[in-house]
Amino acid sequence: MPRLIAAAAAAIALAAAAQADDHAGVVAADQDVSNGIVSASKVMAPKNGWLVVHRTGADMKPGPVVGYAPLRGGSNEDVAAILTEPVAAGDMLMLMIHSEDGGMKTGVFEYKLGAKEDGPIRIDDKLVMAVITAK
Ligand SMILES: [Cu+2]
Repeated sequence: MPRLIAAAAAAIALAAAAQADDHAGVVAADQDVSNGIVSASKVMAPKNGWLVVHRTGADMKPGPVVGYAPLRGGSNEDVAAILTEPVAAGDMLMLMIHSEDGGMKTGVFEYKLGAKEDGPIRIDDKLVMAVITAK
């Protein structure tokens, strides 16, 4: 793992941490995911929705979804998402806040990559997320 990428991920996680106290943000650290779980220590969500786990890489673009967990509107502590496939040490994951809007069913996760159903929220035109690297 090149150092630059790790530094960039850390900077994003810090920015998210600073933001989490106001309206919306994800606080998550690099972590061992060999137990099949990725977790965020804190998520501030503007409304009920989902914490969605995307694969990502050095380009910091959201890739395939490999897990999700429900969120309440407001503060969520220690949010844990079950990974739907193995994630190797060194893989990067993007933990992103999605809404419950636009789908057919409430309480059912309906998002597929690029779809509008249960799509990502945006604050000031930006996705709300944190990037971590699996240890
Ligand atoms: Cu997303």
